[in-house]
Amino acid sequence: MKTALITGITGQDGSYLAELLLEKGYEVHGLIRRASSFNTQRVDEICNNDKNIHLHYGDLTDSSNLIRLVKQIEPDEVYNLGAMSHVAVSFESPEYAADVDAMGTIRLLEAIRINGLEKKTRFYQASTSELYGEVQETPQRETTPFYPRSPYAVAKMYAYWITVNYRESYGMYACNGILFNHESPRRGETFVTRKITRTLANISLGLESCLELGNMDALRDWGHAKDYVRMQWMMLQQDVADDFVIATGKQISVREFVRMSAKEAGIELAFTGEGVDEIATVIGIDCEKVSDVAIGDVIVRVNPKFFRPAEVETLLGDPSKAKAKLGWVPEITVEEMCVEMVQSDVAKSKQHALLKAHGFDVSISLEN
Ligand code: NDP
Ligand code: GDR
Repeated sequence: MKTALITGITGQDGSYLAELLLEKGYEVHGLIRRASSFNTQRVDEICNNDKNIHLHYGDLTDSSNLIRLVKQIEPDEVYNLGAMSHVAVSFESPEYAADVDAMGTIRLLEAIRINGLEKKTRFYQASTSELYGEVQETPQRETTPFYPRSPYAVAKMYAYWITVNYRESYGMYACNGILFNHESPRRGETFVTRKITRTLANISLGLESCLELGNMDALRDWGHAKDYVRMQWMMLQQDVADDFVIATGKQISVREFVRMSAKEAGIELAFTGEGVDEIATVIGIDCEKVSDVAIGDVIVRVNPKFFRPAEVETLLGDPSKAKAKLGWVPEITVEEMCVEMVQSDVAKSKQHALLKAHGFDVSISLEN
């Protein structure tokens, strides 16, 4: 039985990866942070149903904890998915982003080395398309120069290179997956796709009235997290460690994702205005699904509060290397993913609406 340690197991990718590894017969260990409220919702069901998953308290800012855990577990594979992963928030907490995302990676690599496991333990680093930032070439591939545009991306750039450095210096099997944006119904609520699907679901059921966004012109190459964690595992099963771009090779704008999501929620929208004046008005409604929304209502508007000090305007990946060397191709399209996310959020909104209709106090989180 192979043993894996996943940092960030409570996140979107960590939860899907844990499921995949358990299906493959691994013993899975996950690092969780102590929090004042429950933070294991994404893995609770998995833990209830499988005895081969074990959660340990820890933190990427605590090297003694990482050294002790690696010693105790002696993992065959380490997946470093833990991170302060929100680009906009990294402008608010730049030092913390560096501590977790950059220093956390070296702490974990050192924990492997200090325990003499550098020839046994294979290491996966969750690198990101944000490294390309101000893009130098389109589409972006493994050889495209980096130009990070946020404290998050700069920290991840350190993590990228220290992973390469440990591979070259100590012969470790260590690799970077340069993953483009990937989403799912488990996506954190403050990333743009999930913010769009949950808010439109709430609007369609009369629980909220308006979706406020920042830059709707941003273009992203969006894939499904399930496809991407499969690739994370595949990268650690090769003869030779290497770095790979993981992307779909297609991009759409935030605005287009809003339009697709609204349609699935039963609302047809027209966009007018530009920049901070842009709004989207309801021009058609599928009455079976929608309540409390009227033709002419403005339900999407730009709020400059969601603009970033430096923006990444466009990202488009070229996954040819992953296809040629690993035979990986994404199976779920952005359209299919959008439908899945909206349907999941509409189901949740229906539960809220039902509770509200029966007099229960339902608070919708306004954190965006
Ligand atoms: P999430 O934000 O959903 O999950 C992040 C995880 O990291 C959570 O489990 C979180 O714990 C944990 N974490 C945060 N801070 C610390 C810390 N100090 N010590 C230990 N753990 C910590 O991210 P995703 O699942 O979407 O992404 C996984 C990884 O992949 C991240 O590193 C991200 O930067 C990277 N990535 C993601 C992409 C995407 O599109 N999803 C694309 C490219 C890269 P808690 O639940 O307690 O907050
Ligand atoms: P990103 O994802 O920054 O690409 O990082 P996010 O979904 O936050 O933003 C994508 C684009 O949408 C624009 N945008 C908004 N974003 C948010 N969050 N909220 C808004 O209201 C909003 N309005 C417009 C953003 O400006 C941006 O252009 C994600 C994270 O998962 C990273 O950890 C990962 O490394 C990269 O994807 C690849």
